[in-house]
Amino acid sequence: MSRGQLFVSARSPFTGISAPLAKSRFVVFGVPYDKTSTYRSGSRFAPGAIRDVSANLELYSVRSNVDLEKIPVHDMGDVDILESLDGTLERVSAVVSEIYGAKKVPIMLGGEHSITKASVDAIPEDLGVISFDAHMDLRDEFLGEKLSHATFMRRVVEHLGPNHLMEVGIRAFSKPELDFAKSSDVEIMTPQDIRKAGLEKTCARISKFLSQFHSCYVTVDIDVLDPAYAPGVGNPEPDGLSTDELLTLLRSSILKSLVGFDLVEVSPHIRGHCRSFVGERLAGETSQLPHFLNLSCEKRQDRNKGTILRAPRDSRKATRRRSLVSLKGKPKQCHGRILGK
Ligand SMILES: [Mn+2]
Repeated sequence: MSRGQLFVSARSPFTGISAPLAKSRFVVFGVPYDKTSTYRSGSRFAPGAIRDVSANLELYSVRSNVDLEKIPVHDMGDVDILESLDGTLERVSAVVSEIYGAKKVPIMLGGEHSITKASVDAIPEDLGVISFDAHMDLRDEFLGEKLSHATFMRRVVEHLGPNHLMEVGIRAFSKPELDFAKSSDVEIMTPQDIRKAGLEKTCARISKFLSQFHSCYVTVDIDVLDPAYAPGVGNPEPDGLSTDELLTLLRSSILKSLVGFDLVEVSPHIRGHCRSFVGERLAGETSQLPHFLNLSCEKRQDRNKGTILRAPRDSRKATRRRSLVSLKGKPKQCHGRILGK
C-alpha cells in the first residue's frame, strides 16, 4: 500500500462509476475538513454531497459537446482527516504528490479553502494559479492564525511568488489585503472589471497570464458565484458571477498544461429560505465539475483524434446505461436517475 492510499478511505464514487486508476487521467478525491471555517461551516459534508448529486446528473455537456461517460475518472475516496490543520494538510500533500507523480491530474473536492495550499505545495512545477473566489484570502494572519481559510493564499504567494497568482471574481477583502495586492504583482479581477471588459477579453487576459508559466492550477471557491446561484457557501458575498460567466471563464483557464484543480467551500446543508431549491442549487454548483472535466478532455480528444462526439439520441437510455453497466462490463448498481422522472 502506498503512502497516499494509506490516508484515504473509499466512498461511493463520483458520477456513480469509478474507472480503474491505471486507465484514468483524472483522479477525484475528497477532503471533508472545515475546522478553520469562521462563519457558516459545513463544507466537510461537501465531498459526499457532490458525489450524490453527480450520480444523478446527466453527464453530456452541451457546452463542450463531450460525454463524461466516455472519460475515465478514478475516485480515490476521501482523505482521512485529522483534528489538526497541519496534519490534514500533510496528508493532502501526500495524496496529491502521489497522483501528480503518476502523471495524472488531481481533482480535489473540499472542504474549506486552506486545503488548496497543500495541493499547490505538492506540485513541483512553474505554476500559474487561477483562483475563482469572492475573497482574496491574502491576510497575513486572521484571528491569530497564520494559516486558515482566510490567509492560505498569502502563504501560497510566499511560496510561488505573487506574480504567479491571478484572482478572478474578487469583491470582498480587507484594506491590508488590498494594499498587499496593489504593492505586489498579484493580478486581481473584480466582477465589475469582467463586465466592463466583456467575457471574451477577460478570457484572453486569463490565457495570456497562464501562458507565462509551464503549468497551471485552478481553484474554484464556489462563493465566486452570486448567492442567487450558489447560496450554500461558507461566506456568501453579493454581486458575484453568474454560472454562465464562471463556466465561460473556466474554459479559458483549463489548458493542456493543467496539473491540478479543486472545488471548495460548498456547504450543502445551508438551505437559504426555500428548501425546494436546495437540490437544484447544489446541482448547479456541482455540475460545473463535469463541465470542467469535459472541457479539459475535449481539447485532448480534438488534438489527438479529431473526435466528433454526438449527443445520445435518447438521454434516458444513456442514463440507464450508466446505471447498469460498469466499465468492466459487469452489471453494477449505482445511483442513476430514476427513469421516467
Ligand atoms: Mn471565498
